[in-house]
Amino acid sequence: MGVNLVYKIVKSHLVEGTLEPGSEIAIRIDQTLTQDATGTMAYLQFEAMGVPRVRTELSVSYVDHNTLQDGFENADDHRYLQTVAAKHGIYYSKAGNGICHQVHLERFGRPGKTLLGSDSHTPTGGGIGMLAIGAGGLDVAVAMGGGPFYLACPKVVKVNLTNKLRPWVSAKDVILSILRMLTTKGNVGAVIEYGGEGVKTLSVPERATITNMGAELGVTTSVFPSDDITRSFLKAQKRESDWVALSADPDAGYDRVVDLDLGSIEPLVAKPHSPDNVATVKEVAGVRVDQVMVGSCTNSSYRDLMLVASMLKGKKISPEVSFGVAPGSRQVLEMIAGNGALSDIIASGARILESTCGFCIGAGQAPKTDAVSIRTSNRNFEGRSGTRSAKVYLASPETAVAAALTGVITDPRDLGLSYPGITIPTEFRIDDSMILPPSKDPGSITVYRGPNIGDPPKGEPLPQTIQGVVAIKVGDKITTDHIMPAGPRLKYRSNIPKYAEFVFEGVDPGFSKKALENKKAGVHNIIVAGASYGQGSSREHAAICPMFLGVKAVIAKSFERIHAANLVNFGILPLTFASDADYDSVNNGDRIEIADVRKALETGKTLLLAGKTSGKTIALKYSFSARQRDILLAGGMLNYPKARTK
Ligand code: MIC
Ligand code: SF4
Repeated sequence: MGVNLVYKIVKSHLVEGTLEPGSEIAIRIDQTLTQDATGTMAYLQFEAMGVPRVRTELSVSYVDHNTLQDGFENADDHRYLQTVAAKHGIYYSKAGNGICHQVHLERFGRPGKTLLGSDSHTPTGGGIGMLAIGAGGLDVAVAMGGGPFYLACPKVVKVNLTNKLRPWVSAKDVILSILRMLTTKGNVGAVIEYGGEGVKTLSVPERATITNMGAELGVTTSVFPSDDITRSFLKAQKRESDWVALSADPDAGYDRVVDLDLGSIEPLVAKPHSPDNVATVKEVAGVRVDQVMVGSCTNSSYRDLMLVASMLKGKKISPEVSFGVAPGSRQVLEMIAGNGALSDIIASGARILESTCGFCIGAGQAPKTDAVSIRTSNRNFEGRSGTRSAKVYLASPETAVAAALTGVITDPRDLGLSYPGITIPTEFRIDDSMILPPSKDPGSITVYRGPNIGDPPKGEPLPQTIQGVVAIKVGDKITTDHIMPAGPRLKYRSNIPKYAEFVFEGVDPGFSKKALENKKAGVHNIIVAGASYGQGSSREHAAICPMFLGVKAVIAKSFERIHAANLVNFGILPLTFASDADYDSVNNGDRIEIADVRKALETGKTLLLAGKTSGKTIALKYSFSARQRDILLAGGMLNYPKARTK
């Protein structure tokens, strides 16, 4: 049997392990990316490793998440990032140059290469044929130091695309229809490979929209083949020499094949509060809209913004709507400014926002109380917009503009406009002056550390017996936004003791104080959760801050990949119930004991949770590689130098 595309890239980068789905493998990482919100920790950890210069082919540090600078913290962090990059061989993309995934696709992504990014939407690079994976900052720091990346060897799911999209239906509708099919749960450990005749009908930015939101499925990553369309895109970015052809063998095998007829897809939305809560636009048409936001790493390419401009040309948006547009990169902004499209957007009544994440992460543009907000971004978790009562719908740029024009959710096909077919330019405007190359004289660089920067805390070796209390019990689909809120709290990303004050802020505002008191009294804290715990972002702060508060274990029905890895990296045990029904026998505030933890991990024995309050004993499962076990016993990767570099 032939080899699929995913295994071709994995094989050519394999450093340890064998290609058996589920078993731990290690791959060599060619490129890394970080962004400011996860980057400060990643570089502090990298510095702690004592490696003078990155050992990757390319490492880039982007500033895109928190550019509000309401106080000194962000600006100080940016300066730290700039100087640490210059010193250690890392390219630095300045604030204002664009969103990491968009800029990386435009200027650095290379088919067939591996990319590890400290951001869950790193799989955007799959649109250009990269094996691009999101991970915690510590894993990225290790990769920068030359260490491999460990992951479970994936199952490969082929999505076989046939036919082509109809007018007014676009890439966002494709990924929403896949989310409707596969949902956000149960896809951990899989990689999606796109194939079939439909692939050649999609441009690189459209492919990138699709792989970007694979993150919401919970898959490890998603990949498109690299073909003539990829070549033309790279040529237009003056990087044709970076192109290689890549595809699966014709007789390649897959663990599962899903067929998707592009011609059958309708305009779709994801209703509040989950990206898989998908409905057709027709089903929700007529809902009054208060805010429309176009942008984010999902839908802010030149193609998307030109589409928006064409739809808005000569029209005014509804007086009831606040409409914001954030171009994904400086390149996109300059190009639409140069060809007049930006004027059409401005004239319609839009508010032009900086080329950053901004509204997507709740850094500004919080909607009004109870608002309906239509956004082209990728996550509509409750409260993420900055307004807990807001109802966020995710949609394509086509559907977003239709709502901005009419003031209600509207199927764009009902506007009576002719569909503006947007072609990808044969030449993009290239100006890399906001990407600063590393210093040629690193010895002359002094790394700047503002008062907001603190050392990453180290964990303590795993205790023999966990004796403590269920400090919080939560339900299914708890996201990292629930655990570690972003928005106005983002500026504390480099200051763990401060940021830890906000753990579970929106779920139980008293959690942090209570947990810290327990820790001081020598009582271990336990988190109990339902299915898909840790969905969403790669932010390792959702593990570091609980570690700082004395959390020793999370017991859940199931975990999402990146978060489970982050818990291990910071010495917190991710455990699952042997039977999901046991979730009901553990309650918030229960005193519990898990005895002989170290011994059990060393021998592979089942762990038993003895409920001191409930009187019940239940079995707990775990599945750790020998490497993960040693990291956990040591109290996290920072206590386990062997795991760091090779
Ligand atoms: C997100 O979309 O949630 C973020 C903010 O980009 C995160 C990273 C972070 O929390 O810094 C992600 O997706 O990994
Ligand atoms: Fe930024 Fe939003 Fe993309 Fe995260 S999902 S990288 S916050 S634009």
